[in-house]
This record gives sequence, C-alpha cells and structure tokens, in this order.
Amino acid sequence: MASKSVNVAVIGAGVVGSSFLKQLSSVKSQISYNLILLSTSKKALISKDYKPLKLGSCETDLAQTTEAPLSLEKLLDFLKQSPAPVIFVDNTSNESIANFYPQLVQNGISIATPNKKAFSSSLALWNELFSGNESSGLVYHEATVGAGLPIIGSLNDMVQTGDRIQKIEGIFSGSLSFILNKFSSTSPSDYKFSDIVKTAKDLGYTEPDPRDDLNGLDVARKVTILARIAGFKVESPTSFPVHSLIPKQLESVASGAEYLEKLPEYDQEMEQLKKEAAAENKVLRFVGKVDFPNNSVSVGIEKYDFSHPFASLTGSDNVVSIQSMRYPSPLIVQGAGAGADVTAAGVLADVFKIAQRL
Ligand code: NHO
Repeated sequence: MASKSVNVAVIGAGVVGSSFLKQLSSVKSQISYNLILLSTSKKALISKDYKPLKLGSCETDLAQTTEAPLSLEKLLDFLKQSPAPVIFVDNTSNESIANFYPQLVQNGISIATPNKKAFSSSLALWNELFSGNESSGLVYHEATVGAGLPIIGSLNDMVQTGDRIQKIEGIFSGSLSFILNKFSSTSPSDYKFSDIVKTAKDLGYTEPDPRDDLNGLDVARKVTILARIAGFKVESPTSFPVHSLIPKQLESVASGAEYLEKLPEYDQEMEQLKKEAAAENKVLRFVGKVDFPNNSVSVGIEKYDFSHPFASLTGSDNVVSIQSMRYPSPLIVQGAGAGADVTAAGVLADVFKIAQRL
C-alpha cells in the first residue's frame, strides 16, 4: 500500500516525454505517482476529477482524444485545485512555458524538467525561480546538463555545503563530442570534418539543422546554468564569448541541407587546427568553461594533451571536471550525456526527489 500520493502533470510527449511515461509506468515505489494531465501542443488528456489516468495506455488515449490543451492560466487553476501535491513535468523546449514557471512555483507547484530555457535565459528569471519562500514549489532540472549524469545535483551539494568552486570545464554536447572525438583523436585519422558532421546527422546525433549544435548556443546555455549554480552571475548565454564552429559564410544559408552541401569547401580551416594540435601531441575538443580566478566564462574549441581525460573520450559521451577548494584534484563525471532514455531517467529521478520532500 502506497504511503503517499502525488499528482503528476506532464507537458510534452515527444522523444523524451514518451520515454519518461514508459519509465513512470513501471515504477515500483512506496509513493504513488498519479498522472492527472498529459498534454502536447495540440491535444490533452485531463483528469477533471483528479483520478489517475491510465499510464499504460495514456499515449494511445492521447492520440485518440480531441480535447484541446489548456491555456497556461487554466492549467494553473487546474493544478492549484488538485487535492494532492502536484509535480509539473515540462518535457518541451517551449519558452512561454518556461517563463510561466514562477507563477507555478509561487502557487506551490513543483517542477521537474529537462527544458533549459528557464534556467539559461535572463538572470532575473533565475533569481525569481530560486528565491522563493517555504510554501513555494521545488524546482529540479538535473537533465538540463549532461542528461541523466549527476552533474547539477553534485554541484548543488558542493556549493550548499560550503565548498568554493574554482573551475568547471566540460564537454556538454553529445553531438559535438561525437564529431570532435572522431575528427581529432590520439591516433592519426584522415576523416574530413564535413564528412563527420554528415555522419553525425545521419546517426541522429545532431538537431535536424546541424548548425543548431555547431553554433555553440546549446553548450552556452548549459554553461550558463552551471556557472549560476556555482555563484557566477551570468546575465545570459550570449553575454560571454561563444566560438561557433559554423563558417561565417554558411551562417545565413537557407537550410541545413545547403550548409552540409557547402561545408566541404571549408574543411581546410579545421584541418589546419587539427594539424597544429597534433604537432603538440594534443587533440581538439569543444568545451565550456567557468573560471573563477580569471573571472571568465567561455565556450569554444580548445587543445588538450593526449594524456588529458577529455582526449580519451569516445562516442557521444559528456564529461565535466569540477575543481574546488575541497577538490583541488578535480571531481570528474563522465558518461552518456545525450539520448531519450538517459534524459528521461534524469527527469524521473528528479520527480522522486521532489516527491520525497513534499
Ligand atoms: P520533442 O521530441 O520535440 O518533443 C517536444 C514535445 O513538447 C512535443 O510533444 C510537443 O507537442 C510538446 N510541446 C511543445 N510546445 C508545447 C506547448 N506549448 N504546449 C504543450 N506541449 C508542447 O523534444 P524532445 O527531444 O523530447 O526534448 C524535450 C526537452 O528535453 C527539450 O527541452 C530538450 O532540450 C530536452 N532534452 C532533450 C534531449 C534529447 O535526447 N532529445 C536531451 C537533453 C535535453 O540529452 C539529450 C540531448 O540529446 C542533448 C543534445 N542534443 C546533445 O548533447 O547533443
């Protein structure tokens, strides 16, 4: 018999949302997790009497329903009247929903999400979200950096127990990890940069338009989040240097397909960088850095010695190195940092943590 019940409202049933629902449906726990709402941008399943929806068939039921999604205001009213505490799970990348988090939290609704928008936009929104009082909802977002890897939780624990962060450095993009690991490795390789970008796209590692990965903005958002947790007041992900890997001339071409078609014309520049690094026994990696002693935050391509932990990274793994007062020899977290199942698992683990505190 479950000792406690929490109501769960899920927005977004795409790649991550669908995996999240599958994982939630097989949870065995002392706490009972009742799905009371499942919504996409087009339709919604809403349990108006707050009785649990059928988790096993919710995606099929959603496909068959004709009910329209609630506006954010109506959604808030519905959640506020829930007889049990509510966890709102945002599995979208929608900015309007992210901007609405403060209203949810101020009304006691907790949030678990892989959506980076609320945490990496303006510093004002961040402050609004994390300066609540005791009756505010809880906000957990482990999967916004490194999918399910324990990065945000570990960093929060370090900071809250009084450690002082010196430097955070990491490879935070699965797609850019794959591309650079293959292009520039400790053993000589003849792969062309443009061919590897195409392979990464074909394997589904990149966004539909690979420029959305190669412009570095996704990494800049992740670095903004980590920097803020560590106490660095980053105004926005565009307020520090971000080195895009897209040649200037291809930034404005109309489509991802045209970018891929023309990319071979620019292989020489990356080839030259790779050669220079190899001559120093180094590899190229696309990293995000927060450096407290130098008061700087940056994202871009860097060279690392063959013996450095970042040099031996394989596949699309993420890695982060956190150096602090208590960890002068850095704490390193490494592993799969992209993909639906690990991301959804990160969100579900946050749901469990919230439920235990409610
Ligand atoms: P989808 O598949 O596009 O699904 C989005 C869902 O949200 C759809 O059901 C859509 O109807 C719904 N939706 C959108 N706007 C809505 C609205 N206004 N109201 C209601 N519903 C709305 O997106 P994903 O892939 O499932 O992603 C969901 C969230 O997880 C995003 O915030 C994304 O950034 C985050 N995320 C996804 C992944 C992934 O594996 N797909 C990762 C991390 C975070 O680790 C993953 C990764 O690959 C990271 C990165 N690409 C890398 O490192 O290379």
